[in-house]
Amino acid sequence: MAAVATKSFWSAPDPDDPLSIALQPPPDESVEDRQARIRQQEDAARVSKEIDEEIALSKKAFERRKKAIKILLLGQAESGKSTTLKNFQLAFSPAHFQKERAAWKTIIQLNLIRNVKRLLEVLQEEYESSLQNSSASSIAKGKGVAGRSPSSPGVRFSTSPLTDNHRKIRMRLSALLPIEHELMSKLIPGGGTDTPGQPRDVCVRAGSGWKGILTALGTNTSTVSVQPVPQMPVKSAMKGSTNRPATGDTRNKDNPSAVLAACKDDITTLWEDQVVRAVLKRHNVRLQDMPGFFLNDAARVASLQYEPSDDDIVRARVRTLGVEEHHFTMESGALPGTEWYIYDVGGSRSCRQHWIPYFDDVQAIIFLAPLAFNLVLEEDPKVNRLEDSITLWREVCTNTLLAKTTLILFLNKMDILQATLASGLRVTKYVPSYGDQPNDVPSVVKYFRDKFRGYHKRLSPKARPFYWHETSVIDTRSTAAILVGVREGILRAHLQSVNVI
Ligand SMILES: Nc1nc2c(ncn2[C@@H]2O[C@H](COP(=O)(O)OP(=O)(O)OP(=O)(O)O)[C@@H](O)[C@H]2O)c(=O)[nH]1
Ligand SMILES: [Mg+2]
Repeated sequence: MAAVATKSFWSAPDPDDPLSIALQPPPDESVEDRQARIRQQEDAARVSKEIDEEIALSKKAFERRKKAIKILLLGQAESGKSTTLKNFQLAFSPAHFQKERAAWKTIIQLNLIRNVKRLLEVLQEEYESSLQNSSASSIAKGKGVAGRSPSSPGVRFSTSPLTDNHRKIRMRLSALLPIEHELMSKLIPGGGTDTPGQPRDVCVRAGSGWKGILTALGTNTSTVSVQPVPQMPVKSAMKGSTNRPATGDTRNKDNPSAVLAACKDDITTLWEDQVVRAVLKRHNVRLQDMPGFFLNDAARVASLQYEPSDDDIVRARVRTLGVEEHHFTMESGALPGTEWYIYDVGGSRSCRQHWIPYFDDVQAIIFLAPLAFNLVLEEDPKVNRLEDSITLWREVCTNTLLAKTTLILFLNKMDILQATLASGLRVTKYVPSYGDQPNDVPSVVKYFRDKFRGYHKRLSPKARPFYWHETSVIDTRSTAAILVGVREGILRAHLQSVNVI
């Protein structure tokens, strides 16, 4: 009976096909065995169909990607690559940009907290150095007990202009530090915040889904109830210090907005305080030059109702580690619906070996080169930033994998160049070959642009046009106008390369 049933299900084996013979069920197969075998065969058929569908999908994605326009953003760390990407999204894919707003809010809050942290560090250094100075002067004056006040034995005195009130604000603001730690550990699980030798920026690992994590975090924290923060019985001599979180209060650490709001007045008071400004100047610290500087916007960013503006998002600083792929569909322009992939890479030296796999797959490279003639690399302070940019540019121009790639140079951070030259810094002091040429923006730009152009011409394996723009990519309006031209140029070159025009 069982054998008859098996025979009707299973077709007769092909006597010339050993596999077909091997796969035949045994002639004495029981009903249960047969049912189990049929179930297995059905499962196998389902899995096989799923695999086929997946292959078809990946094939489609591969075809789509092949037809898409791919751009690689290159340049040293802090050159403005990620900022350029944000400008692209803002200009051509605003719906996508809008979706990421919640994630950026947390980054901006984190940027502000890091600004405050740096400010507190400088104040701490000031206290320590003033105590050391007072100790040294006591010894010099033969007071016997170094750094002790003669009138109150056992109490160390300080020569610092910072008052007791500064100290109290400092202590209250230290409530922000656990928030920073918490957010950073969510962004880079297992990664420390300020490991020695690590950059001071907020870092993210490419492909870690950090925007999703932060968006979820923003959504969750907005539903957390805001706990009233206890007031400290401190009579502030400084204007505006009214909301005071208790030092080390971590009850709200899952809700950065609440803690920041409680610290808002203290942050603005400290930042606007003239004594604090003088201390910063004496320590040679310009917080305004920190990437992701938001202290001037503290009253707004630290408020409970804070919603980031487009400009805030563009100015937010996140250090890229690895290579981030951004896929979006043009929502407007000459060919709406065109698919674009933009690869945003980490620019620090340890990240650069990850660039190469992308070289043979992109139509265009936007190379960001700030004319930072007076600055050095964070990862190697012996190397001048502009010299590093030129070395990188030469390598890109020479690379045979990139022989057919359109190279577009952005001489970025023009606003900073303008401010640097206006402050009286002379180019020739840092670049002796500049000689006695005029120390103004047009002459400096021409000098360095010609250098970039010369290497492009001499080192390119095949002749190709030299495209360049002067940019300040934190200025979204002027950047949008430049990007329209860049997009049309890349599109035209792409269509020519596939013989459409
Ligand atoms: N003033 C000024 N700041 C800029 C400009 N372009 C970028 N920045 C700022 O410079 C910092 C670094 O910019 P990013 O776009 O993050 O730099 P990046 O090249 O992506 O850096 P990595 O990810 O470390 O490789 C950010 O704080 C930006 O806001 C500019 O044209 N002018
Ligand atoms: Mg970046």
